Amino acid sequence: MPDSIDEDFVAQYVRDGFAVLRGALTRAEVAEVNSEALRICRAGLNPSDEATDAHPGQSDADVLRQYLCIHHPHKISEVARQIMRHPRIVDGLTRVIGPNVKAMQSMLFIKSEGKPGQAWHQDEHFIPTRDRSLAGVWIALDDATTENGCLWVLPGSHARGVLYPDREQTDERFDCTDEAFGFPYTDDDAVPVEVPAGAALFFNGYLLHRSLENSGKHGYRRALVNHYMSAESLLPWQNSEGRYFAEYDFRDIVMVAGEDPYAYKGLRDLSVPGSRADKSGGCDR
Ligand SMILES: O=C(O)CCC(=O)C(=O)O
Repeated sequence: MPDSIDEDFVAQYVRDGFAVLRGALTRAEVAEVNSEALRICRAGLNPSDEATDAHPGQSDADVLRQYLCIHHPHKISEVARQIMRHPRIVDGLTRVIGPNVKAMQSMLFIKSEGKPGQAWHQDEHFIPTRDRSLAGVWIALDDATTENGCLWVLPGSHARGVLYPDREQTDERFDCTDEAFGFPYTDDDAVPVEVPAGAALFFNGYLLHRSLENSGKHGYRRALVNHYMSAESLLPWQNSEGRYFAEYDFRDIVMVAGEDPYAYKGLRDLSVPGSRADKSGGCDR
């Protein structure tokens, strides 16, 4: 597990579809993101900078337990935006993606004890780039272990560049998101990625990965996950009709490196912060 982006890091990313950068965030940065996570949850995802409390009278632990994952915290948090552009992370991105890199999504997992994981999936299934350049950067905000629900990966599963089919699933270990199936791997091929707080797991958008439930007795398995891609590719994602149009270009992006070849199109405010269902209240499909 290197603590700088070197040739081994890049070689492992290419070969296995993932690589870990230890100490991507300092302890102080991790603490800052965790206190920002609490502020966002307390504010009920309210974008206002003013101190609002949507959960008066509830302890911090009770508040955090109500949120499995917050989508798009970068839309309401300067701290989240700064981490999206973090120089150590951008350094890695320019090595595995290219000189021009844009971000389009952030997710802040709280995942307190008893909360579910996410079934096998490939992120390009959800965020389809046109040049297969999608990369996730999963930043541990607690030490991530098999007990508290670290990420598991199928090394090399990105290499064929194939998107496997997906279906709804009712497995109680997982949240409401669909699962991939029909791929030539079994759970025995999976490798847990146990990493210390502050480490960043870079992974290819075609890599099959999942997480299991936080089976710890107490505590969180927090992680901030940002998604990036080559700025040269259009992003046919989340158009207003919910269908795939190859020419559609999602323009609610954040440039983190280099130049935006489509800057002439301008930017739009499209992503709406929200939180993810975990089956406890049923899955709203
Ligand atoms: O952190 C987790 O539990 C799941 C994250 C994940 O699968 C993803 O970011 O694609």
